[in-house]
Amino acid sequence: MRFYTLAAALVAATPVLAETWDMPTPYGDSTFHTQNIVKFAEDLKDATGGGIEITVHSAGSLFPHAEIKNAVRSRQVPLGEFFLSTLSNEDAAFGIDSQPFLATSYDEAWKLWQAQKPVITELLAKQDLMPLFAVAWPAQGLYTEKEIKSVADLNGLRFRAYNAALEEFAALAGAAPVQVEAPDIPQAFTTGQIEAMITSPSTGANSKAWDFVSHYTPINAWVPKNIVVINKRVFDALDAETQTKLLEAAAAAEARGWEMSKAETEAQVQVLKDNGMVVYDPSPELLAGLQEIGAKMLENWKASASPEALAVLDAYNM
Ligand code: PCA
Repeated sequence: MRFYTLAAALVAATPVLAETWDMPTPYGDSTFHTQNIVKFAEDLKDATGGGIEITVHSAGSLFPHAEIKNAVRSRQVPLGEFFLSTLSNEDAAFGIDSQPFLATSYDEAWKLWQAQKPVITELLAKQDLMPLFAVAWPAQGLYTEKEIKSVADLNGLRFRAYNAALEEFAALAGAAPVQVEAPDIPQAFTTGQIEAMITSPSTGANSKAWDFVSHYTPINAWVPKNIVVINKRVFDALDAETQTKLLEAAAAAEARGWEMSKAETEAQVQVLKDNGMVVYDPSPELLAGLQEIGAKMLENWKASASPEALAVLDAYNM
């Protein structure tokens, strides 16, 4: 009898529909974004009393990076993470965080996210998608085999790119861009596909950049973001209480992720140094040359940007 009462109480405390959600992400387990998402999954599981359990599939293991958005859109998975600016081919509003020298500090990146959020929320809603949270990477720096004194030193280098903006940046610098996903960086260096890259201290350290290049300089050219989106129909089907708990866990993950990112910058530059890399400040000449490329890119961006994208820029500049 007693056992029956206990069992009944347990059943009553457990939501009727316990769900397991597969969540694809593009980056590896040592990446702070992935660690933040694992914590988000734990928080959500606790908050819902086990009602929603997220299984994180990192490093593009469930879907390749380029397919994650469509996998969520078509409800092959309920939610997923990707690099926001990879959607710049759909609308320039998605890619604005990768415009060189537009937003280069965390404060500016946060301001840009606030300007971007309402606009991309509407654009994503047309695809049945809803943003849950976005987290910035540390500012992007330059990894090469030698010290780079001016843009001319980049001429002809096989240069890793991860989105269209970086491809344009590298090409305008006279380098030869090659698209490579973050988990494939070591292999791309080893096979000679690439010989230089621009990325964060996090991705540099996570991919053991010191095995391939000797120099790092924090040009801090842009502060791009990852975004986590959920299928809107999946979200709408949740009861109101679960929706609230999900949004609370997402807000906590966004706040925690930006703090993790800030802490990463210094810590991971130290890892680069500890592994023997030369970390040097960019020369005024190099910075001026890169800024010139950035200015040209922003002109190009404006010329082809949708009214929605231009509204993001205006809101950011206000
Ligand atoms: N790391 C990711 C995106 C930006 C970053 O810092 C990458 O290099 O692919």
